[in-house]
Order: sequence, then C-alpha cells, then structure tokens
Amino acid sequence: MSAIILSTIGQIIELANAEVIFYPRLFPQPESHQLFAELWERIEWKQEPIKIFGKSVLQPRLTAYYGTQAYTYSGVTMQPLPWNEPLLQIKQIIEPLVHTQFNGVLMNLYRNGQDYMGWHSDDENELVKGSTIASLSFGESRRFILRRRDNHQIKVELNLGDGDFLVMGGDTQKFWQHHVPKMAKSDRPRINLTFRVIEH
Ligand SMILES: O=C(O)CCC(=O)C(=O)O
Ligand SMILES: [Mn+2]
Repeated sequence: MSAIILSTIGQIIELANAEVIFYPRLFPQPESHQLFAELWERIEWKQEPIKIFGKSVLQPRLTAYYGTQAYTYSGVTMQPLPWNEPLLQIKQIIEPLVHTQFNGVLMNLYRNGQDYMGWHSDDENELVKGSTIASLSFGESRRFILRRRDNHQIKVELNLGDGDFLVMGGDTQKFWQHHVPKMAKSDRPRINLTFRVIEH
C-alpha cells in the first residue's frame, strides 16, 4: 500500500474517570476497504469457546489473536499467531499516535448483525495496568456503548464505522464497561481490532 494520508484529529469524549479519544475515519477509503479485504482473507478467523460460569460456550462472533504474548481472556488462554503484513502496517501507523508499543491484538469478526459482544471491561490481569487499548474498525458500522460500572444507567453511545479509531486509556476500564449490541437489520460484516499491551 502506498503512503496513506491520515486524518489524525481526535475528538475527546468527555467521560468522568476515563480517557477516551475518537478519531473518525482515521483510515480513509480506499485504504480501509483494502485493509478489510486483507484482514478478511489473511486472518485465521475461528469461532472459539469461552467459559461462562464454568460452562464452555461458543462466542457469538469469530475471533483471532496475533502478537508475541499469550493472553487469557474469558477463561481461555490464547497463543498468539505471529504478526503478519497488514497487522504490522496498521501497528506502525497507530503506535506513534497513541505513544504506545503494542504486543498483541485481539480481533473480532462480526459476520452480521446477529454477532455481538456482551458487557465487559478490558481488565484482564495480564494487561499492563493503565495501558492504552486502541480499537480500529472496518466494514459495517456498529453501535459501541459505554456504561459506568457503578451506575449502569449512565451510558454513552458511539457509532464505530469504517476506518474509525477509538483510544481508551487511563482509568477507562476501571470505571466503565462497553459492549457491541446485536443489530437486527444488518447483514454486512464488521472487523474490529483491539491492540493491547500484555505483561511479559
Ligand atoms: O468490537 C468492538 O468495537 C469492541 C471489541 C471489544 O470490546 C474487545 O475486543 O474487547
Ligand atoms: Mn473490550
């Protein structure tokens, strides 16, 4: 891919006890479409089980994990696949923006509006405390909702569309949860990448 001109103007999402910055369309078209196609083809997408109350259930979406550190998530330890070309290219672009070097990326493929992600915080023990999580979306737009952990009525909703970049830092995971609800009318896929810093 030739040089991409990025629109690196971030909007601060004003939330108490959180540091959230939203970069609409960080990756413009046609690069976003090209990256979607490469990730669709080149990532080893799988529907993996997770443990919920000790029971093994399939996740309601496809996932993959790449990087250099193993990562335990919802009771399942994932061994990373090695970085590949589209991921390295993306990583090199986003790292200077967030002043962070990432060693893992958890990826989700929402095949259509029936695939979703339940309420959670990205607060696994292996994540370096207070480290930034950088989320990049391609393809279909989906709702991304944040709510306070101590008051579920306080919610903020974003729409994460093609090429959008969301940075969650500071105490965001300590005070807030997030989820991606089902979307009845959607039959188009969405890919989301969350770059993370895992202890080693
Ligand atoms: O798909 C998204 O925007 C969110 C993904 C997410 O929360 C996660 O992978 O932990
Ligand atoms: Mn998350």
